[in-house]
Amino acid sequence: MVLGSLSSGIQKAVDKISGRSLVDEEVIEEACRDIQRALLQSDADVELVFDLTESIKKRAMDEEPPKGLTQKEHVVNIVYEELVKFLGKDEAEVPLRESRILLMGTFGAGKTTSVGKIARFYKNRGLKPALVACDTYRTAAYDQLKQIGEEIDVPVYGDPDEADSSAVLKDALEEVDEEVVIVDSSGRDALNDEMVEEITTLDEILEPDERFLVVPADMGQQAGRQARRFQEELDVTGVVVTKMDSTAKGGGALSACAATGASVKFIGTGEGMDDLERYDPERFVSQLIGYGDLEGLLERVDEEEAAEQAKKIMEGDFTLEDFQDQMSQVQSMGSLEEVMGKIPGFSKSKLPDGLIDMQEEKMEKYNYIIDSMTPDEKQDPKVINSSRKRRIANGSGAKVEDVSELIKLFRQSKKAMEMFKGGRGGMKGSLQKMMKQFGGL
Ligand SMILES: Nc1nc2c(ncn2[C@@H]2O[C@H](COP(=O)(O)OP(=O)(O)OP(=O)(O)O)[C@@H](O)[C@H]2O)c(=O)[nH]1
Ligand SMILES: [Mg+2]
Repeated sequence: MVLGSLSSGIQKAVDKISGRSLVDEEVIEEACRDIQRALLQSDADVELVFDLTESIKKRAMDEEPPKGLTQKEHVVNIVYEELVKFLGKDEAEVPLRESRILLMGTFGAGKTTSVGKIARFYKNRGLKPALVACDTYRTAAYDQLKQIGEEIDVPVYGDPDEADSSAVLKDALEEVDEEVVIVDSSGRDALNDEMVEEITTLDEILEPDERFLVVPADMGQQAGRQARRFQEELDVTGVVVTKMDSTAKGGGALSACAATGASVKFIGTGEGMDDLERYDPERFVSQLIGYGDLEGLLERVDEEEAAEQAKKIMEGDFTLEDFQDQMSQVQSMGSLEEVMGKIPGFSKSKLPDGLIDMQEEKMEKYNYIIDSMTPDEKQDPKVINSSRKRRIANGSGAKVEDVSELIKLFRQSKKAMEMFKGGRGGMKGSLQKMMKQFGGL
């Protein structure tokens, strides 16, 4: 990837921080100027860049380093975290299951090439892909896709003599029995009515799981504007940013997409069929920063956070509010299992299965239920009699059984935690040991 100037600019900033024994305001200012310069050269939006460096400065000056981190490690970590937020925050989810995917984008964006790369991505992971040639607009578009199909050994459905793309798609869908159907479409020089109409028609026939917009990174921050328009008009579910290897504007393109809330799923890093990466902002920023021991540093940050959480649970009375807090903090209660798993002596099996396996839907339901409780009910659900249960169920749109189920699960969890806290069988000793290890006691 040609992240050259962006990466060297960011590295310069990080070196400035890590090279000093004392990181004061002046050093932070200087480093922020380097970051600004590097991002602006990569065509990032001026205002967004200034917001970014403002938060770095503010956090670096206001926040105390967590235990176990030196002050300069703390500042490097802030730079890392803020850059990750700036460039996309979440790792793209690409579910490996049967799917129908429609690619769209302006002329020459890299659609047809990306169709092939994405097919290989799925094929390498054990799913059978098929390509459909719905670009009936540009001459030889079918031949180009056919050639790509041969190269990666994936079937291509289409008809070079058919001018109607919806007829091609209908025929293909009748024949196809592969698991992942990836549809190429024709470009236009801009998102105009003609294109919206064509894509909408294909969309109605295909009923895709994913609609990917393909944008070239050399568009810089314009990529964000385009993503927003496509999102509004055609409901795109993800973006593929191509040509990251041949432009210095990649940072601008990625940050602009992140700012519109578009989820960048893949980045294209060359003309070859293997030149595709799932977009992972954390990995991307790690590469940008190039800081020798970043991984070790991040591990320690994670451990500190886990220890803090565990300590809170252990120290306080575990209430329904803590329970709700946990649910809002983590995507799945599996993360709680991970936190608890870090504590020596706490066997994972002690947490009730219903807590560990809780699905998002249920978490949402429980959230509404807890929201409908009064403060004293949240503190101690013992006071919840059957008339209160009915009131809570009515207020949260749940069933009385759901309320009972939640209370039961909460009780089991609390018991598991208290048994541990109670220090039976030498557990207390190991808890103390853990706290010492994390510098907590
Ligand atoms: N360096 C580089 N070149 C790429 C990448 N992706 C696509 N290209 C090149 O960009 C050019 C256009 O790619 P296509 O896949 O044909 O683009 P398209 O969007 O299908 O174009 P039209 O069908 O004409 O609208 C080709 O020369 C590709 O090899 C990439 O990630 N890196
Ligand atoms: Mg094409």
